[in-house]
This record gives sequence, structure tokens and C-alpha cells, in this order.
Amino acid sequence: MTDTIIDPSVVEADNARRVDDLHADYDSLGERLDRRGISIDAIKAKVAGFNIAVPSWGVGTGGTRFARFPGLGEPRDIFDKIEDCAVISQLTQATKTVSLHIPWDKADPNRLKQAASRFGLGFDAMNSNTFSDAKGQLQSYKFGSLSSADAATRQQAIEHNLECIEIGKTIGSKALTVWIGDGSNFPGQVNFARQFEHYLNSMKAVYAALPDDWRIYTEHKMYEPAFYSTVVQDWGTNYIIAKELGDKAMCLVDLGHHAPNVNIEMIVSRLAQFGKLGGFHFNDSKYGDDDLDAGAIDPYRLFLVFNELVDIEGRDADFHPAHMLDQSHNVTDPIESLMLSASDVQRAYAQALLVDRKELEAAQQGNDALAATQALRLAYRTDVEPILALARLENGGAIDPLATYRAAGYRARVAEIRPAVEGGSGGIV
Ligand code: LRH
Ligand code: MN
Ligand code: MN
Repeated sequence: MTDTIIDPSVVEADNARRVDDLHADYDSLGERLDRRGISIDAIKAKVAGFNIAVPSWGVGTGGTRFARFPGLGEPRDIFDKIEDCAVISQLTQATKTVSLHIPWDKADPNRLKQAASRFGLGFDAMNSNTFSDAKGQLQSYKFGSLSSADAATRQQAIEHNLECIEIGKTIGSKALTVWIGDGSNFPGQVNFARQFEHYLNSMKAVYAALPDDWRIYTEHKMYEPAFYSTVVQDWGTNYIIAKELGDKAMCLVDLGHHAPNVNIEMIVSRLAQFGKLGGFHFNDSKYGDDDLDAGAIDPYRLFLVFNELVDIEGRDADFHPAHMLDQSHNVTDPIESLMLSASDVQRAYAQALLVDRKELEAAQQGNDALAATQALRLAYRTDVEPILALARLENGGAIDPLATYRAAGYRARVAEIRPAVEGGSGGIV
């Protein structure tokens, strides 16, 4: 038996109020899908098996370089964060894993493992951090880390990644995600080729220490913190890295790390076609790396990404990319945002499962652009909420996670134990 943080009687009471309507909505949707030759129960089974990892850093209130406005009951440490993640998992039944960032979440690995397994949680990819200086470290990353011009700095960054692998081994993680902020701020500041060569050599040293059943994910990002050039700036560079390193190296696509209007779903298809799509950081954006809630700005794009994933899934039974949320909650209760985002990602998956693939292919073959795009729109416009809600209910979660969470009064309760945190002016002044 795993421990639950939200009193099960609160979940049951809220579910009881909604369950009759849910069954009626599910049955009526089932009838309509039946007419389209789709089994609603088969879709529900796939949704029920879908997991998305929650980032430990997502449960604390985020901020910008201008300011941070903490909320009530901010988690004090990784153990509070694990409890917040357990709440999200209990109510959504979609987030069974937590992704740690080192050194932010550094703690006794055995304690970490115990804390998570108490709530039935496991650990997703480990994330290294060589984009900021940790307390007491000898070399600074101000001018780069794995690609630094300085050998001792590169070595320190390599060793940090090796330490992340070691911690990960103890807690049962199977992957390391590497994102670096290295780049330059002025034309001429660095030699592009030399910098990239340093990066590749450093990554080869990290790769050499990767256990056989692990993967290493490299994450590209167009800009920020470097504002003129970035070492791992796009999917092309990322693909080169994964190819250079070997079979265990895959590319990670963070949806917010592209220029506006970039066709991310096509990047997804390209990487997958050549066996190098490792996983995702889901979030949404309007201008850049805004880290807004997944599905909050452009849910159709999220659907189009899943449309590609379902297409690939249909051709390759071994295709299992890692799914993780990576967003910053500046004005909302992070638990609420993460619960809604997890179900928005599930929603995109469920809608993509509804696409009539035969009809789509026939339209594509016949150059019937309108029929092809209609096949997608019909799926996207279907309200799949009853499928998501019943999958949650049957797995022991809440029909309406947000309503249940608010009814349970969790935030007010933890605010009594966790001391108020002062806001900050951010990094700009
Ligand atoms: C970089 C990033 C990367 C980091 C996280 C904190 O913008 O997306 O994944 O690890 O944010
Ligand atoms: Mn990310
Ligand atoms: Mn990011």
C-alpha cells in the first residue's frame, strides 16, 4: 500500500458528485466514436497507461530575471517537493515519476528513494546543472562549462555529470539529460568550431560512464542565457551530437526552445525517422522560452506533435520517448498548473489516437489537402475529457483534479508548516 497525502474521503466525495454525469458523457461519446469505428475503451486503456514525469523544480514558484513572487507553502526542500509531486500523482494518476535536478535536489540518495517509494513514485531522468555555479565549486561556469576554453572547468563539468549518473543509479533513474547554457554574447568572443569540439569531447567522457541500460538526452535551445550564439542551439546540432556519441544518445525536444513559428512537429518527425528522438520537455510559449503551461497557448500544436508520435508508434512498437513537463509557474499554484498540464498532454495524446490514419493516408496519397487536414481537425475538435476523467477515476484518481485539490485545502495546510518565503528582485538588479 502506498501512502496518500490527500484524504481519500475528500477524493471520493468529490468524485461521487460527478460520477453519474461522467458515465452519461462517456457513453454518449462512446456512441459517437463507435460510429467512426473507434472503440472508446481502447483509447481509454492507452490514456490510462500514459505517464508524464513532473520536474522537481516545477513545484516551486518560478520567476523571471526581474522578480519572483513566491506563493504560500512553498516547498522547503526536495522532500517537500516529492510530497507536492505525490499530490499531483494521486489526483491525476498520470505522473508516476519525478525528475531531479542536481545540485538543486542533492540529498542522501537512499532517503530520496524511500521518500518517493512511500508514495509509489519513481525517478525519471536526472538533470545536471552546469549553467550556474554551485556553492563552493572551484571553477566558474561564467564563460562556459562542458565547452569552456579552460580544461579544468571542462573537467569539473564532466565530473558533475558523472556524479549525477552515480546518484541516478542509486535511486533507479535510467537517463541523464544534459542542457548547457554555453555560448557567447559577442561576435568573435569564441571560435565556434573549437567550442563545439570541446563540448563533444567532454560529452564523450560523460557518455563513456553511462550504464548500458541508460540513455543520455541532449537538449537544444536557441538562445538564453547566451544571447549571441549557443553551442547546442538547434535540432541539427543536437542530431550531430547524438550521432557522434552513440546509440545511447538521443535528442530531447523542449517545446519552448525554438523560434516562434518553427515547425516543431516536423522536427519531431525528422528525429524519430532517424532513430534519435529521445523525449520531450512539454510547456508552451508565445515568444521564446516562456515556460508557460503545456497546452495553454497553442493546444493545436501540442496535438500536431502527438499526431506525429502516434503515427510513429503505429510503425514502431519499440518507440517510447520520455515525456516530461518543464514549465515555470510564476502566477499560479504550481500543483494546479502541473495537474492541468499533465491532463492537457494526455488530451493531445487521446485526440491524436482518434485520427483516422487510413483516411489520412488516402487523402495524402490522393493529394486531397482539405480531406487530409479535415481528418486531423475532426480528431482535434473531439472533446475527449470524459475519456481522461474515467481513466483517472478507474486508476484511483479524481474526476476533476483541480476541484478536488481545492476542496482538500492542501495549500493552506502546508502553508501552516512551511514558512513564508520572501520575494526577490530576480537577477537583474
Ligand atoms: C533550460 C531548461 C532545461 C533546464 C531547465 C531548468 O531552459 O529547459 O531543461 O534543465 O530549463
Ligand atoms: Mn527543458
Ligand atoms: Mn527551457
